[in-house]
Amino acid sequence: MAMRLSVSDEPEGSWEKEYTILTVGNAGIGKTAVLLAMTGAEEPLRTEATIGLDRKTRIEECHGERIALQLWDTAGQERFHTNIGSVYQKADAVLFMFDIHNRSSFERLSDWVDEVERNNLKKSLVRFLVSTKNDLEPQVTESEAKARAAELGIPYLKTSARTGAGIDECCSQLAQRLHGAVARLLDEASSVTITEPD
Ligand SMILES: Nc1nc2c(ncn2[C@@H]2O[C@H](COP(=O)(O)OP(=O)(O)O)[C@@H](O)[C@H]2O)c(=O)[nH]1
Ligand SMILES: [Mg+2]
Repeated sequence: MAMRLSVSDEPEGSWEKEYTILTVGNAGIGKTAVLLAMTGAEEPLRTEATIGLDRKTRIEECHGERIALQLWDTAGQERFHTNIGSVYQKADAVLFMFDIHNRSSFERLSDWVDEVERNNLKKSLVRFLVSTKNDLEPQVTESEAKARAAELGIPYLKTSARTGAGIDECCSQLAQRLHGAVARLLDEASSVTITEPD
């Protein structure tokens, strides 16, 4: 098995910088399983229904620095939405997720895009489109998924918590986007205060 950096034995604060990542998408599409796989769980498919919010940490090396990806797991149910407003606001990145084996989860993506737009106005918000369960028969074609990502102007990544495919790739892409030189420059630019004319 490929070696993964996981956090269970990481002391708090053993990283230079941390970022808040939010996962969104319909219930049952495998969000929790992906986060478990990202953080080195032995059996990522043994998930329990997520209630409210849960956070997991993954450490990545980027430009010689250790950075923490704080991965927030959300429940897909409408009634929990009120609780996650603050995570939406502080999110540095969002993973829009759908199940490649569940067409309706792909068709409902715009609900999640709207939801994030209503709650996070950061110009520098990093966004990825991520399909899950790529070990199963696809109900959404590769070109449909890529077209949707192009429409949104964001990268598309394929994962499977079952096989581990795309899991490390997703984390390193996240780290690079969040912590890369370009991201840092954008961050600085967006923190410049603009005085409104009166
Ligand atoms: N075949 C397959 N099943 C998965 C995968 N990821 C999750 N599942 C199963 O899909 C169901 C829902 O997963 P879960 O992570 O709880 O979904 P969530 O509600 O989006 O957090 C569970 O029964 C998982 O075992 C995967 O990569 N492949
Ligand atoms: Mg869950």
